[in-house]
Amino acid sequence: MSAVSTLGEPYRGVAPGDLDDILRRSLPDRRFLVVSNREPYEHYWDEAADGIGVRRPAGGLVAALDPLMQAVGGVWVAWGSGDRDREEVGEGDRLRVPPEEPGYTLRRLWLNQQDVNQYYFGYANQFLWPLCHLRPALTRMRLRYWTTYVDVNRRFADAVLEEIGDGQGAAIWFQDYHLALAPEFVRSRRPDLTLAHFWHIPFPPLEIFRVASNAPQLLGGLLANDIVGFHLPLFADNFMRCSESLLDDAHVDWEHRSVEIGGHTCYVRAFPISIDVEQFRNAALDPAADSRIARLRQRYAPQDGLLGVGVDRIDYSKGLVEKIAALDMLFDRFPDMRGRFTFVQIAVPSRTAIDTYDWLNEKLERAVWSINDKWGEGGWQPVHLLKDSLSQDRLAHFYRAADVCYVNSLQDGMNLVAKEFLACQVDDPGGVLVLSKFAGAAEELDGAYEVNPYDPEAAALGLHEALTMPADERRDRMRRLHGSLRSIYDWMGEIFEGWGAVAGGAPAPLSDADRWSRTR
Ligand code: ADQ
Repeated sequence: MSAVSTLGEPYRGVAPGDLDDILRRSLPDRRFLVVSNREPYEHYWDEAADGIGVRRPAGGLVAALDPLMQAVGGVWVAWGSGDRDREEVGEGDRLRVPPEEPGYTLRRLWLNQQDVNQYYFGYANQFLWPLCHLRPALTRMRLRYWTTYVDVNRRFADAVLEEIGDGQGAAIWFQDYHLALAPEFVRSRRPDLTLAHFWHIPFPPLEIFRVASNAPQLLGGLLANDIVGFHLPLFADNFMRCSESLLDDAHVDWEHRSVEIGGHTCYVRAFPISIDVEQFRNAALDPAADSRIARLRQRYAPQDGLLGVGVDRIDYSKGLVEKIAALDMLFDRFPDMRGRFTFVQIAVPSRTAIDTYDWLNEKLERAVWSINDKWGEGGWQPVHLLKDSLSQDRLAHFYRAADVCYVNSLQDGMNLVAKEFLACQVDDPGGVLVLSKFAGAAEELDGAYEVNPYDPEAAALGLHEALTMPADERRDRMRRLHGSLRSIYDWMGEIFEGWGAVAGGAPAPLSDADRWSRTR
């Protein structure tokens, strides 16, 4: 296979270095604060080094926001989750990061075990997460979860207000479902500040969201922002519909896509998130990667073998057990795939303190054991489950080596794995992205082979078609996919421009994604 460069021109074209300018132009003379549950740097006891180490938790958002924060020199407020975090802060629980070349301030906020259990594992991950992923039967609601969620959100808001002090003109960017209430706690005390929020998971339809006893408070918390972003127009629609139905005094303007309540207007926009495309692409193209990629193919798909790859957190929303069922069906229906096609599932355990996740782990292990027992022969094993967190470089090698990447989410806000695979597909004619139609990425990307994760038989047929697809069709699909791939810097640039308009007193322009919603 030869390297091609179909990537390059298609995306909007915001470079990492442009963001500082876009932000300063959009929100002039304002201090910039990011507020998230997870922190960008965590201190921990490093047994091997017999000392305190520092690590940057994995995740695309941290990786993308960190350089921006270094450029603008703002403040990042987050939970100090590392076991040695307290030893590393100075006055006001602040420290300058990154440690090697300080560029901005990290303000840590402390949660005790009970806070973590009730706010994080409780309300956020056993109530909001399943609810937003359309699994109300998996929710576990306890009054104490809610009470602590309110309390922790108030403490985040207090920390933000402390950082701002008497200063005028700050722009505060909240992240995700852990912090739905904090914006209102800030706005009620400082209506002069400008606030934005990005919600990284789906927002459910009214019939599901009504299950939340505290739905009005959650909506009211988010509506205190000047602009709220979701991945898809559909999630934005759901949010506005819920506001219209569940808040007596809210007025929804469907044309301008905004919600007015108590004299304040919040714009609701769709901004599909992405990845640092160049970073993944460079990792895949690094000449040092060649031997590693050749070894992967030799190991999992020797000679005319075919390699499939999946990369997921072990979460019920990702459809992992359903994926193994589809693979089982594939080997059952298509004997030519036995001994020839190998699927490597890279899966990192997550939230294992929650029973549902613990059970899922076991269920997945059993499903993999069973498919391997059923179809494995002569040293060939159909599925390899690598339960590990791999570096970005190693993921890039797997993505480039694969003939097929299989994303089977039952529900997913966006799904970054699909985009990471595309960024690493640098060979002609390229592999095939088999993508659940219920991942947000399926709405945005053009050229994926879409499957229904609830229908394993159809998914097996789809996988077979993907694995036997003629080179011309693969090339054509990959060109279209690359053409629809934008970068995380495009995402941020568009958010800052929309936010800047509102902060300047104008309506937020519709985003590119909002516009395709109008033709839906
Ligand atoms: P997640 O549910 O975590 O994110 P996803 O978008 O797939 O889902 O991102 C997962 C990230 O973790 C990817 O960057 C992936 O490479 C990495 N990852 C997963 N398993 C890994 C492993 N074993 N080793 C190393 N890295 C691994 C939430 C929402 C998504 C939304 C994102 C961003 O649920 O829908 O796309 O936020 O908004």
